[in-house]
Amino acid sequence: MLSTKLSAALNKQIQFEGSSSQYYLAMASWAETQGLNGVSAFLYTHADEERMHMLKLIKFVNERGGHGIVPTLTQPPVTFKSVKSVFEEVLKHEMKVTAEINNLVEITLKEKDYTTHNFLQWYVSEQLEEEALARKIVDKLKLIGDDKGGLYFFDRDMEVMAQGESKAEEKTK
Ligand code: OFO
Repeated sequence: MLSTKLSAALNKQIQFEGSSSQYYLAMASWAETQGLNGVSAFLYTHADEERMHMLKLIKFVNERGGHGIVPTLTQPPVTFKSVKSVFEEVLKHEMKVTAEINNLVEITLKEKDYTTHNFLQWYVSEQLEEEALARKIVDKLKLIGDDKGGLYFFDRDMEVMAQGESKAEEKTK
């Protein structure tokens, strides 16, 4: 059975994953309107992944005798300055999520809830991957700078990456 404190903290994380999904969905939609099909495909998949992270938490909370609360939708930004700024935001956001996950892990240790501790390890490794990927993308974009041709190839690379991500996501379902 989850403690009240942990249940509230996990519900906060549910909200966080839900808003990450909305945030990336807004980025995907913006990128699509800019003709950046690869970038948008990648971000649409990323938004789906965040929804899956939220769902996984809801189910876990319920399984442990708590109640996973479906969060309210808040409107994310509509437009973005550039592709580079989008991925800088993604990286910043993922770093924030990592900090939240670490905070949750700390609570499980304090409360000696080893089941939840074990469950959260999946999120710990996921964050490591997501942060590394976002960092790699930001670095690429820094190299490209204002080169339009470079951005064209970047968008194509992102399309390929999006296909790989969605296959990987299928496997984790
Ligand atoms: Fe759910 O990992 Fe990104 O935010």
